[in-house]
Amino acid sequence: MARTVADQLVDTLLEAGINRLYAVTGDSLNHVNDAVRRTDGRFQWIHVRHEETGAYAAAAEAELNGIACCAGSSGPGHVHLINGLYDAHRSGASVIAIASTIESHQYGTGYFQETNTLKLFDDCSGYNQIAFTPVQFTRMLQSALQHTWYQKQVAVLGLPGDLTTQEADEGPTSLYLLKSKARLVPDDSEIRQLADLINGAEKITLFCGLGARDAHAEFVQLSQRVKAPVGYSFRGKMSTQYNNPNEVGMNGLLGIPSGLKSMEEAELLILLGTDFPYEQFMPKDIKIVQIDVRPERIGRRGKIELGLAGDIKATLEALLPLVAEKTDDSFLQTQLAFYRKCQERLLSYAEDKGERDRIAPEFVAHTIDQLAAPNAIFTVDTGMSCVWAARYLHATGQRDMLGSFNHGSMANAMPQAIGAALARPGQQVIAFCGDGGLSMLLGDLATIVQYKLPIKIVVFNNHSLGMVKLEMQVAGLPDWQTDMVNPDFAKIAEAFGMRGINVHEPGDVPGALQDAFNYDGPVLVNIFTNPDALAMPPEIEFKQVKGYLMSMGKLVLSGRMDEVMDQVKTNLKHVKDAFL
Ligand SMILES: Cc1ncc(C[n+]2csc(CCOP(=O)(O)OP(=O)(O)O)c2C)c(N)n1
Repeated sequence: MARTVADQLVDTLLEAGINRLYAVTGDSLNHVNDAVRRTDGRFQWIHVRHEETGAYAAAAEAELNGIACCAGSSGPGHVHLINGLYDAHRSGASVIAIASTIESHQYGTGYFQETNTLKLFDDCSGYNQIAFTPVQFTRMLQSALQHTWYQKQVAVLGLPGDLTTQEADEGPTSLYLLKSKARLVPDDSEIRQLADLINGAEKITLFCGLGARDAHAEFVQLSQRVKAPVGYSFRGKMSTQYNNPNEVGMNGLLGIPSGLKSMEEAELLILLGTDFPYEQFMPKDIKIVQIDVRPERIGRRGKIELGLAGDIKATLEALLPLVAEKTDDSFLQTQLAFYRKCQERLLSYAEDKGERDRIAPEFVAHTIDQLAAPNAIFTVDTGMSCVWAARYLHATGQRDMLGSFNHGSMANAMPQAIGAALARPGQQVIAFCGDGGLSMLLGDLATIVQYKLPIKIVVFNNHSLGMVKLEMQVAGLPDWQTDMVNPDFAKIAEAFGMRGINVHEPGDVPGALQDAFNYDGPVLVNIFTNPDALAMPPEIEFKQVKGYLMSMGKLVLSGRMDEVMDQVKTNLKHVKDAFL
């Protein structure tokens, strides 16, 4: 039998280096499912319990290994992909999504499960088409792969159910992904201009994002030559912090004061491969240079003196021979000394372990950092988990950290851990989950068990939407509708067929985590953490403190005095420190 469009899809994905797809089968997807079955294990169908999980998992796999695929069946099946695809698209993950649809002759009739995939996926993809004939399919599939690979945007291909069984077109165009590596280097005159700025400045700070990932040796060399402190964004942390003597920490909403100070006190700031979005943490009155391989991003976050379109490694390689060694390292030493002070302060929070059922999340994160493998992959939920990971996890050069860093969606960590575990078998995968986040896609614990993925899920169970609680307090609102009555997550894990461990006492944290990390299989460690642990941004404004005090005042008036005392006790120390 001639191969069908469904067979052709699977063969083409395999040839592009994609070995699996994440989906829930049904209706129009069933022939794709059958084509996967007939590969006899060469291509894997990962049956997730919610398509959003599939999209997040594919995004994680793409971030780690380059490219991945997810699919959704007609109507609601592919509608469920949306949030995960937004996340993938905004993270620059090369994900191809197959949106299976109703049969083509029913289009435009308001048919059962009909959607307009062109409208639906418009805002979360860079390539978005529907094929109605086999010839269109071959061309669109190849274009989708080229787009997602090079543009690092989601590509969606609408696939009407009736097309999947038709005979494949073996037409004249290429039906394979063509991968090529290119280096973008700024013009010589621009490199010279940058060298002149650097050679003429005394206080220089480098700030690295994920885009500087492949240029570690070069930016470390530059920083040492010009005695520059090196800060980083959240996404840049794991590729910047290690083996970097001039590292001064993270800046941004979840950053620490030294990351901010090193930028504010510089005379020249060089942004390397970062789309750092926080104006309030970007210095206003100094010279800023921005280098990015995606020049369309340059200038949108601050007043840029010089913007260079370039791959960071290639640009720095061209720059380094023109940069003179500096001798005065007083600026660098001041920043490093302040960073050490900040680190000591962070560690002091981790030393305070908390009390029964109010375990300090800082202590939990610090303990995980110490016990995790040097090449662990961490996934972190949006919410306070991000804060603890940003502050307490350390880069080693082999570790990775994935989160919903640009889209900022909850419930990302567990699904991303699924993608990470499949993409990197044999590597330790640890998910930092909020109790709110985990609850959202809880059903996919079943996927972890079904595919025997040895993921370690750590639940920071503060029985509240902690991040929002904090937001409300800072805005002067009494926190309301943020508390949760949770199930026993450890029992739930056991019911799903994985190990579950409840941790109530601070003293039990290291043992429970070690036990989980040693265990050859999936484990959920449910840790009862302090809901009032406070994360201050690197710089707090007077109005935020005022907001916090007002919110406390409102709680007093509403009679929630016990809560007020708990929160004040925990937070007073942090507020005082933030003003140091
Ligand atoms: C899908 C989604 N819904 C709502 C929000 C708004 N939001 C951001 S953080 C957060 C609270 C997260 O709570 P939890 O997962 O329990 O983590 P915690 O902050 O308590 O550690 C909420 C509701 C969001 N970012 N994404």
